[in-house]
Amino acid sequence: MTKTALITGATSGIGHATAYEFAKQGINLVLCGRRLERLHTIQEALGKLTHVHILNFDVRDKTETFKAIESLPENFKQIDILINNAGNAHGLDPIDTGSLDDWDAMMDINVKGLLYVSKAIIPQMTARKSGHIINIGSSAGKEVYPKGNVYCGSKHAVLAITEGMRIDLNPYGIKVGAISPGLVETEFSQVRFKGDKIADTVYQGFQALQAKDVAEVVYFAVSRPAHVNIADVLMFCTAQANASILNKSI
Ligand code: NDP
Ligand code: 8X3
Repeated sequence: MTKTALITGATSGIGHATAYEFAKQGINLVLCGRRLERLHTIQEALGKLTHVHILNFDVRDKTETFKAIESLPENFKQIDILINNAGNAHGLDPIDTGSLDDWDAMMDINVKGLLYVSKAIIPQMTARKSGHIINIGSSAGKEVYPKGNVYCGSKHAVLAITEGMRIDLNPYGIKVGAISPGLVETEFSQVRFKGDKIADTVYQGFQALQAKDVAEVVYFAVSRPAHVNIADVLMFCTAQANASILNKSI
C-alpha cells in the first residue's frame, strides 16, 4: 500500500530534498512550512511524481499546528512516516551575550515545535500500532562547539526526546530514529546569521554535505524491512571530523 509521509520544514534544504527523494519513490506527501508560495511551487513540481498536500503553519503555534493536522483531507489523514525536520540555529554568540529572542526561537521551533507536531500525529500511530518517526538531529546534538550553546542544547534535547519516543512507542511497533548531520549547505547559515555576509563563508574551502546527501539517508532509513529500525545516524562531509565548525574565523 502506498505510504504517506508528513515532512516539516519542506520549503527548503533537507526537508525539500527529502520530499523529492520520497516523491521519486511514489510516497504520498504532506509538506509543511510557513512560506506558502514555496509550498505551492514545490507542490506543483512534486505533484508530477506523487500526490502532494500542503499545510501552511508555524510549528511554534500549538493551536495552529493541531488545527493544520486535523484539517488533513481523508486521503492524506493517515500519516505513516513523520519527518520532524523544521528547525534552525539563530545566532552564534557566547552564552554571556546571546539574545533571548534567539534562544526562544531555537527552543520553541527545534524542541517544542517537534513535540507539538509529534503529539498531533502519534495517537493515530499508536491506534494503528504502526508508524515511523525520524527526527532530524545534528552533530550539534552529540557534541557542543564554541558559541553553539543553546542550538547545541536544543539538538541534544532532540536526541534525548528521540530516545524517549523510541522507548515509549516501542510497544506499539512504531519505529523512531534520528539522523544527525554535520555541516549541510542549505539556507541554515543564512537564517543563523540573519542574512549577514558571513553566512556565505561558512561552506567555503571544502565540500560540505548537500541536502540531497542527507535526504538519501532519510529515505534509506524509512525503506528498511519491517524488522529493522535505524535508530541513530551521525553523518559528516569528508572534510569534517567532529562537530566543530570548520571556519575558525566565524
Ligand atoms: P533550512 O533553513 O534550509 O530549512 C529549515 C526549514 O525549517 C525550512 O523549510 C523552514 O520553512 C522550516 N522552519 C523553520 N522555522 C519554522 C517554523 N517556525 N515553523 C515551521 N517551519 C519552520 O535548513 P536545513 O534544511 O539545513 O535544516 C533542516 C533541519 O536540519 C533543522 O532541524 C536543522 O537544525 C537540521 N540540521 C541542519 C544542518 C545544516 O548544517 N544545515 C546540520 C544538522 C542538522 P519556513 O521558513 O517556510 O517555515
Ligand atoms: C547544524 C550543524 O555545525 O552548523 O546542525 O551547527 S552546525
